[in-house]
Amino acid sequence: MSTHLITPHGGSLKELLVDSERQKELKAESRDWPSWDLTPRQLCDLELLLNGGFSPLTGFLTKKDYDAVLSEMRLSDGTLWPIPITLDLPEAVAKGLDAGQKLALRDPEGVMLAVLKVGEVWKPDLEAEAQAVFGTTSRAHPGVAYAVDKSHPYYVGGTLEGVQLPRHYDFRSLRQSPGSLRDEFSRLGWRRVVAFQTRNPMHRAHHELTLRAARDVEANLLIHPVVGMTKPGDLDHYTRVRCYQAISSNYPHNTVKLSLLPLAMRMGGPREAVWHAIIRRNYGCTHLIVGRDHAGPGNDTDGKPFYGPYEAQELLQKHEEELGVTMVPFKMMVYVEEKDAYQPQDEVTEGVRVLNISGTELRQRLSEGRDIPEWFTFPEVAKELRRTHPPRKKQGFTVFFTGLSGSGKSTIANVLLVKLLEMGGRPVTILDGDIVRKHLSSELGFSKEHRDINIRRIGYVASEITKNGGIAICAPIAPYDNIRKEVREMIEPLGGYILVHVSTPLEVCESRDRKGMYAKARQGIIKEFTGISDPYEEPKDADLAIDTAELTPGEAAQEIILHLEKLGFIGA
Ligand code: PPS
Repeated sequence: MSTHLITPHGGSLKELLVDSERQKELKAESRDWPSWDLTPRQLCDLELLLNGGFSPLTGFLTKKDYDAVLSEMRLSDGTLWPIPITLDLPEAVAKGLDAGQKLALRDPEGVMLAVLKVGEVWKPDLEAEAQAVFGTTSRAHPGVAYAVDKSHPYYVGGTLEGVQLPRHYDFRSLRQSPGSLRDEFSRLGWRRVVAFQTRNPMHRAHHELTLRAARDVEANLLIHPVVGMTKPGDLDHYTRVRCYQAISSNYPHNTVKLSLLPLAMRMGGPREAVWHAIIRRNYGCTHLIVGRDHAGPGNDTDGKPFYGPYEAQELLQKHEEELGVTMVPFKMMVYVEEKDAYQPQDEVTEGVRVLNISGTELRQRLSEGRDIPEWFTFPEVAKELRRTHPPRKKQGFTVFFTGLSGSGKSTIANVLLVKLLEMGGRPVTILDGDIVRKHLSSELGFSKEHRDINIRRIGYVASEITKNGGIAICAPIAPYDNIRKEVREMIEPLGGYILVHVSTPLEVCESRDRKGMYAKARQGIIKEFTGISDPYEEPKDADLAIDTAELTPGEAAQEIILHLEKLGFIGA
């Protein structure tokens, strides 16, 4: 069917799924084979290996190909290939594998997706790999951080037999393999297709850029967003896909298609751009839009970008002929107010006022519930973004109290609970030290290890409550700084996090001794008692400090309410 389409990279589409007969054989034989449960990134790589997106690869790279990819950006047979596709395994699994042996590759539920016929096992120099592929060993580069700190230490190369593709239950009608997209292009009569790669929501600038690109080269447009793994911290793909769906109606009929790419990006800038072009060719595209800082990883710790803004375009241009994919280069698009239109930055007359909203500013506007202008994004896209980023007064938050036993944490927490319930609008859950130890941590004692487990559990429950728009009030002693920080890191990206140090001095807590525990601790009857025979690390990162020797519980709770109001988490 696909006769008039561009041929895949290397000549033919390498779809690695076997027929049902062979599937049965493999399943039966696999009982005696060792198994490996694939990591999220390996799952993405496997999907593109099996469906032909990584043609001409027929498996995970063996050492000869790996070395050639690192040093020359080519496979050992000379085919252009910029990114090493490797299967990393821990020593315990890798050491038991010999050439010729079969390894069953499974998804996290244990379903066998593919069989690897082991070619060879070796221990790579991951720093050298990072330097060769990304041009740096800085851990600020997400591709480097992954390769060096997250990869298992051994690589196993070999050919694959695919049993089934990884399962996806979201946006199924938008997930096409290279083969099915090629068939669809054929059916539609699309010979020239320009692909748009993205990992961000699309705004008017992207709309204008893609329209111009398609018009310039008289091609149809494939919006081909990455939904596998992108840069840590990126907007989740569910929201992004709803934004792409929303924007689709703003293109001329029958000239645009949206399809999702289950790729795990490496943020490798220039080399990644070449890889993107190869993958798009396999999906039947003839052109690829490459803008400013394509697949850029951001800046290094000294604030300098890892790659020049147009370095990706330059590398792609160098290999354009061999790639067979035509690059459609674009400069940054800006909004020209007097023309009420977008233009590439280099076409704007000097002195003319241009407008732009950065990603950071957009997030700020969303969290404050401020206006998002129509010149910046389509209202239907803004609506989707608002659904995922409600303003702070609708977001969940956690108030985390820490302080000695008897410092007044529970009393203040309970007053705060009542005040927040009186205001209404969000569900409130209290996770007091005693309650948690009864219902969640009854088997735990008071060693550092057990206290950390206890606080991690509280943090996890609070993070779920916060993520889902509720309020969690936690009131454990939480004497250790490291675990308090871990909890903050867990919750902060999901909503609000306020650490309140109830700093009532030990003498006051001890003189109150409401539960009679200090007396017992002094006598050595209760061991590892915080403040007496166990440490309490005062927080240096508390958002509020409250000394109940000076404030009543009502006043203390009011201080917290005012702080929440100042941050925007409560208000009219
Ligand atoms: S921790 O460190 O955060 O896990 O402690 P936490 O779970 O908040 O402790 C809950 C209550 O346990 C009582 N208790 C002790 N506290 C400290 N050290 C020792 N050894 C100990 N043994 C029992 C104490 O009453 C804590 O409750 P509060 O409400 O803080 O007084």
